[in-house]
Amino acid sequence: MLQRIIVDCRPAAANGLVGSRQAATGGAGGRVPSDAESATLRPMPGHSCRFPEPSACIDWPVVDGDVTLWPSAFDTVEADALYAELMEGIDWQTEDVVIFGRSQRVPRLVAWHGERQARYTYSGTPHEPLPWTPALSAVRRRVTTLCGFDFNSVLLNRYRDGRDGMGWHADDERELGRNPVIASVSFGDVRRFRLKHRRRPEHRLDLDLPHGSVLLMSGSLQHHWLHALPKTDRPCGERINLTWRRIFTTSA
Ligand SMILES: O=C(O)CCC(=O)C(=O)O
Ligand SMILES: [Mn+2]
Repeated sequence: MLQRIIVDCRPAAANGLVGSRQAATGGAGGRVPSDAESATLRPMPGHSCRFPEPSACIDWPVVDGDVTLWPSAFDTVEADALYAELMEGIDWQTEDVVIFGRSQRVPRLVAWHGERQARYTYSGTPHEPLPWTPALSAVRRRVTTLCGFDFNSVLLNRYRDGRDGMGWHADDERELGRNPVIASVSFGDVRRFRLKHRRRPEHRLDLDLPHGSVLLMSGSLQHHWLHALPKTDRPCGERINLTWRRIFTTSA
């Protein structure tokens, strides 16, 4: 399926992209291009695809939901520091899940942090949140600024290498509300994140999530799409992913 993107309002010379109306006319920016002006993501000759502005984002016009990517929500220096702090400062846990009566180890390390009332059941187990750490509070502030949504909890996943991953699922638990809004932050090695429509197999989206990126899944996406982080034979290093969520309880 042909994917188009909508780039934000910076001139091409600044972001290394061509294709938007403003790039073509040398516009100085100041507004977001309309859908009709959406552009193809490709680097200008001699440029790599870099997004120096944290606010630069790409909206994928998918059916039945919304997907937005901020490829450089954190610059390399910030992302490196946060990655190191999370590696050291989080009490990473192994976790077991019962599938068809058999207990299996989940192929990744996990942690659950958030506000006190944000209790969450995933992989069949209820989880009490641990408090915010300075690194988590810093990430939360940036994610809130970019996404304009107030998250009260975060699920952390640590993929030690390509043998760690996450199977097809939707983040559609009852405590996430009717249309869950999920902001997914990636630090560390790039891994491929896959989305597929539940009933329309021609609708798929594969995204290589960069170090320091934020991916927002919203609207009705969790009702109609599944997502996964497949295991890979490609040699790869560690990756940390934080999925920010709002848990609705009677007191949240
Ligand atoms: O690691 C990722 O990119 C995906 C994580 C995810 O889907 C989840 O935590 O529910
Ligand atoms: Mn998920």
